[in-house]
Amino acid sequence: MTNRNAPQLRVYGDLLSGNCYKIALLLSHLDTPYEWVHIDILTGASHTPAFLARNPIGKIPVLELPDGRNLFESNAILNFLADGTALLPSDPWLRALVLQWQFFEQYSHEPYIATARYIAKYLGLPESRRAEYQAKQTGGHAALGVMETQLSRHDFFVGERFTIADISLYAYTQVADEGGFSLDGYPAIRRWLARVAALPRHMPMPAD
Ligand SMILES: N[C@@H](CCC(=O)N[C@@H](CS)C(=O)NCC(=O)O)C(=O)O
Repeated sequence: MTNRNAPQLRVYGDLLSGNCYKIALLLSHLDTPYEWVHIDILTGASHTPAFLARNPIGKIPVLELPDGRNLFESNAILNFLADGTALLPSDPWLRALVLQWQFFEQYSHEPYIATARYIAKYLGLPESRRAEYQAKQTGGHAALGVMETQLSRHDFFVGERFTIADISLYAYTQVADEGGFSLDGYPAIRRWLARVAALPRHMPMPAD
């Protein structure tokens, strides 16, 4: 039973941000209580002196431990929280494969799909950023193509079971349409999205 008086984890973020939603999704799977502190990046809340003391790069999410330590970078937070659980294999090879897909997510997927979504959804696709938005489409589809190949052979990204690699890639793929990426041509990705959403303790990203 959860001790409601126990010091809690605190997460600073915005649930509509895929990088932040990853943390909430993992904590839901782990059934771990936490406090969520909403940070509005559009009003500069991630660049106040107090926030920069937690994360010098001024980005969300940040995890604050009960002892006051702070951890930034969404995938580092996932690895910390999932350590010792079924969502992060202990086998070194499988663990490296989790990291492989998480680095792929941060370098080859998120900079295209999440950024296009940010320009369209948060900024309202201003004319000044339309060319950048268009330029993101090629890289985003390249990443989706890599995912489609993997998921046409496997139910999940690593070890034939749900891990934090799936959480990392699920976060922005499930809202890829908001960045202009239709998933019509990616049937294996659509089946995987449904598989993840059907898992017990799944938490959907809230609507606006
Ligand atoms: N690599 C970082 C990216 C974090 C990130 O880009 N956060 C965005 C929201 S999704 C942010 O805080 N942007 C505000 C800013 O850059 O000022 C992670 O995975 O946590």
